[in-house]
Amino acid sequence: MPSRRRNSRLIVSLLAAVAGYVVAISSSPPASAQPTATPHVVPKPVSMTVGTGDFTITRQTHIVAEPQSAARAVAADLAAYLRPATGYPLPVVSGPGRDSDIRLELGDAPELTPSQAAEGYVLDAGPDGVNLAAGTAHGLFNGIQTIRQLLPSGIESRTTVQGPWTIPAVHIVDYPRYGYRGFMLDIARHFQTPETVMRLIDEASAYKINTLHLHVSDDQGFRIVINGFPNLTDIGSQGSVGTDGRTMDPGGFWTQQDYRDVVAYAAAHFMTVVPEVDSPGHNNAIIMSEYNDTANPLLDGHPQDINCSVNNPPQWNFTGDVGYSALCPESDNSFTIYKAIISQLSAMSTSPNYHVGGDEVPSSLLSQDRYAAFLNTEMPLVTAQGKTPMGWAELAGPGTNPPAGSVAEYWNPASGTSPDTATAHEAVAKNMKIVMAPATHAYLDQKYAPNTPPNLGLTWACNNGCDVDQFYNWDPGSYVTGVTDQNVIGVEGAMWGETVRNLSEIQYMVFPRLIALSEVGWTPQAARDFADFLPRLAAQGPRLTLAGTNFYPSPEVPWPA
Ligand code: TNX
Repeated sequence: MPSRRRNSRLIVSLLAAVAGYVVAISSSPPASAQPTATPHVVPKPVSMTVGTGDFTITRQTHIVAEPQSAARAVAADLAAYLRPATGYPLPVVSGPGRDSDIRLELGDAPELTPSQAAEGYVLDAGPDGVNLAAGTAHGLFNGIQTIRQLLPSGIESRTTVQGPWTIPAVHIVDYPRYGYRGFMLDIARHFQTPETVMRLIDEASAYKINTLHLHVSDDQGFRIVINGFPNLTDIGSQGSVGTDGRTMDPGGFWTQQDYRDVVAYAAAHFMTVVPEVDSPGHNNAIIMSEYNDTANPLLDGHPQDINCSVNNPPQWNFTGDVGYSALCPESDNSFTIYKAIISQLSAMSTSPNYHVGGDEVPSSLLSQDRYAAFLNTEMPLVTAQGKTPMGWAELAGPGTNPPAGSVAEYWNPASGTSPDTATAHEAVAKNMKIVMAPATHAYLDQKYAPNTPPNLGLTWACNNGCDVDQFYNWDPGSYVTGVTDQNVIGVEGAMWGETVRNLSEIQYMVFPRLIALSEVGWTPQAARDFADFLPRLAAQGPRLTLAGTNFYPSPEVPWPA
């Protein structure tokens, strides 16, 4: 009897095992017969092969990284991304890792060349675990953004939701087309808090954007404390576009500690910060602040000589007008103020570049000679701080001497062989590098469609609207005839601030268009295709919603129901 009972138990358990096996096969698609659909990753990886089977994050999963390595911080980032939705502990540990684990390895990634390894990564996922390898911590960080997108969209939930948390088996080798993939935010036209900017850093870095260009000053406001020049923020920060005599919007400014906190937060998301205080135009707020600063011991007692604006004495103008203010190149006071600004902001910033502005100074205010004289005096102040000058592409114009390797940001909508592309050619002739931000393809402040959205956005570059297709369908390396990837170092989306007042309005203009630009900057041109992009973009909709990111539900995109 005992033996018969043992036998019958054995048979039952064998049957159960077979039954379980059958159930397992029939309930999940047989991987070989039905390969997993290509996962929806944006920006599109350079190469992705979908294999058989999958990997599932469970309560037992560890995130494995060498102790005291830079991989450890990225492992902690991944755990922080995954914990809220899964509710799993996901401890960061060291050791060889098990089949249930996600391993992050810093070191040789033999499938990447040294230049690809600066930001590239190699990701393998399958039933025996996830292995993410990269030559740099930045590469690992890019890889964990891909891991997030390989998981079901529920992973973006801030509260626990039901799994399973499955990643299809994949082999991905990935690295960017351009080293500069920027997002510009104007906190001058309307003040934005450090917290708002940090949220946008979270959101942009998820799509592998690596540069935050902060436009911190313009005619309507100066937004960061500069030691020695308290008027710049005491007087200069107290308005915004549309304040109508400062009654509607009190403006605001950041302390230097606020700025440092944002730079550190960006660095933790592998984004560098490029500060811009525009010059010699776009600075009525500086002129209004310093014009009467006669007692400032750093100035020479007659700072009125900084003003080369239309108005003398200068006056506040809280409209969105441009081109009425300029600093005088003949005034030593102009450069005393700019030296303080440049040295203090440079010392706190992580980007190799410092942006001098240089846009939109009408020749009726400053002749080209005087304009060039201003920038030729200012740029050595930048190089003295160990930074490389960057500016709007007018900086390349006649008479300027940017050091070789300086960066021109090309914003003009003109393309091809149009005479209006002159600034791009001037930049190439001066051995400058170029960041492409043509307004018709990269200005995030332009309306999506006529009268859409009705209350936000400008139209000067996009009379018929600039929707996602417009942001996607262009090639930075052939946009201007004769300006190629020999010259172009990247792309930037510019979120100007005249019409947007808060985070939600900014998000609505930025998303989903910045996601299109992220692919323009990352994915090889030959691998990009709008029809192929749309379903991958559509898959971001639920993720943005769960993350609490407002976005424009563009009718071009087949959003999931
Ligand atoms: C142009 S193009 C500007 C900004 C405005 C923007 C509005 C350029 C470098 N400057 O001053 O905010 O248009 O779209």
